[in-house]
Amino acid sequence: MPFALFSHPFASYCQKALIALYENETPFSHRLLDQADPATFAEFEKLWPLKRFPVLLDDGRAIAEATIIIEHLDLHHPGRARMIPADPKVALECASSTDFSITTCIRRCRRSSPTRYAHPRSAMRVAWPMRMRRWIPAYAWLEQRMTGRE
Ligand SMILES: N[C@@H](CCC(=O)N[C@@H](CS)C(=O)NCC(=O)O)C(=O)O
Repeated sequence: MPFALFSHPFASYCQKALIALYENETPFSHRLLDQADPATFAEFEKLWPLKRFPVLLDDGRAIAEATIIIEHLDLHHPGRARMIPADPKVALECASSTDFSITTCIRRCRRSSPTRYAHPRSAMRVAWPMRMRRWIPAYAWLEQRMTGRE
């Protein structure tokens, strides 16, 4: 299998790259970055000294940065679903929506998980309703923007 993705399931940037792989049913091996697996971490660190994930290994070549991974796949291994629209104006809007939905919604809602903030001593118990006041309208905004689109 030529592709391997170094990632962690709770990392929003990794989810972003995963969407591109799943959308085109691109086969890849998942290299889970787990502290219980120092060998995978050591391999990952050699590939990308900044140690930020995800990193895609394409036939031995390391591609870092979620957006670059998506653009790399679209350019070098285009699938049924194109990730970057051909029209640069639409591509710009797409980039803006991607940033909003992936790095904002997924991350914030994950961090705002009620179980995480349920501890009686957690200061975040106060922050939870405040965060929801921001993120529920954000989802509504996205829903409206996506109506009638794929
Ligand atoms: N600009 C990078 C950011 C990636 C990033 O910050 N990933 C987080 C996980 S979601 C990470 O590696 N955190 C560990 C660290 O910053 O040391 C991208 O778009 O892929």
